[in-house]
Amino acid sequence: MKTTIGLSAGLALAASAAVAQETWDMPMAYADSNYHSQTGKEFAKCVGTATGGEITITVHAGGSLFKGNEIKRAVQTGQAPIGERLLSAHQNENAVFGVDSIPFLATTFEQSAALWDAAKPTYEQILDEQNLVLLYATPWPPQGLYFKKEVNSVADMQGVKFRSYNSATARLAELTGMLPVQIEAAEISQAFATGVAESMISSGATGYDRKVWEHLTHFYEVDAWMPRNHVFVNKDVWGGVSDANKNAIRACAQLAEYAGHWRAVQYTDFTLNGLRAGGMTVQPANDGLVGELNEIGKTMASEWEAAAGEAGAAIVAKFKGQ
Ligand code: PCA
Repeated sequence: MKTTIGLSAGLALAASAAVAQETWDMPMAYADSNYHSQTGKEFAKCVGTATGGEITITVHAGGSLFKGNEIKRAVQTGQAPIGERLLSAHQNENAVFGVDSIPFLATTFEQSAALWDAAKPTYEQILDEQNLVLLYATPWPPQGLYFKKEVNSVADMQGVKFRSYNSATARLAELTGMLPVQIEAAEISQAFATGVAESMISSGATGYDRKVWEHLTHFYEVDAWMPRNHVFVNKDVWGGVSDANKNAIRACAQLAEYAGHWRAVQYTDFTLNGLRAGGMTVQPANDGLVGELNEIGKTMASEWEAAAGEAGAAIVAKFKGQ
């Protein structure tokens, strides 16, 4: 009798252990076909495999579950357990989040990786204070300027309606005499179609994803900066994950950061060629314009340094090897 009870209790336990499975919805903001979304999906698969099916992640790309500007709050408050966000758009919360959008500081994939290495511990700490646990971050290709006319100087930009995606892009618009309007990448095709915006700074990747050749004509390679998307989990959700599964998820995150970096590298030339195939003129900005942008970049860098204080200065010094 006792043995039977013991056995059925044991079976019940085994059954409850087997159903201790969780599904995490993972909102992401960018095109489903973009490498950030692809990396998120591969990360999700990895987590499913590495946790033996105990944690399943479902990616919702393109801002379909939460829009880009809603994702961070959604994860902080537990409306979504995990998500991806471009943290430079949250520079108003902490200026350090703008370190990857300082003009002309880190403009190659190698420099972007080194800057991230220098910045990561500070991001982890800030996110921890915001009820978030950082998992991985993936760079965007170098940022260049899109217009629907030839532009050879800052004077040519006066009064142009400019789509911004974070504080740095809005500030760049102000300093070049353009009119910034903040619009998520998922909505830019519509913004260009309706004339709400007629220019932007972004990667070839985002222009390609959104087929901007339907509305714009010129892409100037400026290599202004390389912002990152960051994947993070709600801290309370993370606290409920077993140590074994935490290790498994960390390993998947490392793999995602590595693979995402190389997907970004590959996507850079592919998408610049895609813009050309769409009929756009793709070329480096001329020397005069580069000189003007460098001056504006210095202003923006010193404004950021003043806002980000010691924490910011320490990241930049570490990046520069000082
Ligand atoms: N694409 C994103 C951010 C940077 C980029 O290259 C966007 O334009 O919203």
